[in-house]
Amino acid sequence: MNQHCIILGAPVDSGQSNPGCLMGPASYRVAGLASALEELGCTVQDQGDVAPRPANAAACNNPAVHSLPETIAWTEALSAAAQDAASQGFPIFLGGDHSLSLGTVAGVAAHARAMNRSLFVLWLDAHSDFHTPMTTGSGNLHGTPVAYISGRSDFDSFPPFPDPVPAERICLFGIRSVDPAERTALGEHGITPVDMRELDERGFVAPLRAFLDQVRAANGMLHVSLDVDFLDPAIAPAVGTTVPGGATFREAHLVMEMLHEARLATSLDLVELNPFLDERGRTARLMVDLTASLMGRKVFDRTNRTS
Ligand code: 5AB
Ligand code: MN
Ligand code: MN
Ligand code: MN
Repeated sequence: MNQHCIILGAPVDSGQSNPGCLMGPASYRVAGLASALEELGCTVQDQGDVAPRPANAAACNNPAVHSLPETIAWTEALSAAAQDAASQGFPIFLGGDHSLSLGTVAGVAAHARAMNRSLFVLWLDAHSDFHTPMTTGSGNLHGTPVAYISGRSDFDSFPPFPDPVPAERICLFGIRSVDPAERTALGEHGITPVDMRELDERGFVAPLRAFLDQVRAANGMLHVSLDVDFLDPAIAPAVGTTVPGGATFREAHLVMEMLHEARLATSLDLVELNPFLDERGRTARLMVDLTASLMGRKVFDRTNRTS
């Protein structure tokens, strides 16, 4: 694909309660992300780790919520960094917990708006991440980014999200854990996740192809947010929120290979890796290999095949 990849570390640990995600960026670097991309012909610029803005006081009426000021400070810093990186190349954000996507998606959305293009979001996750700070029961803000990018209210202290992403441009894929408040809100908002039940029945190809066809028809930009818990915990143990019944090794690679062939992705989050929970680096290596598939690593080129 010969992309110009911009690597940005986002050592965010405040969006959940299982310390360790802050080591994620270092783990991906040790696992050889940059050289894997260079082997594919990409140019790679590792811009190091983003630092959060100083946190200001912020309050919320839900007493369960923790680390609100820190999360807002990360959102501001990452949004600015993401918008800048998106204008230079293909940003790859190394998490860090999934609250970092509050910022990265805000930044790429601002870039899409500046380019006068529509932003689409492919959310590869066990969870729908559709809580607001008012509905979350755990108080962990890594469960909120899809609500924020959809323009839901109750994000008052956060920077306003540029151009909320309409329901039909968001594809929640691989979902198998949704809280009751999220289920109700998803219904009201008109988002129908592609859950594991649907993927069991229809396979991974048809639903993904249908979404990619929409992106292509709109000449859209496509942000991919890959949560480690999209994968089955048997192959990806390094995550605090494991849910059984996730994507297999081949299903996950197939998604990435299809994304490569479609040539539509414009930015990527790698989130929720907790290296403290890993087994000899296998989850970090798998996430690097999946990124390589997205950037074009393959056994044979099938793009020009007629059958
Ligand atoms: B992740 C849960 N819905 O709100 C909550 O890992 C889990 O970024 C959120 O997808 C998981 O705490 C957030 C139970
Ligand atoms: Mn998740
Ligand atoms: Mn998530
Ligand atoms: Mn998680």
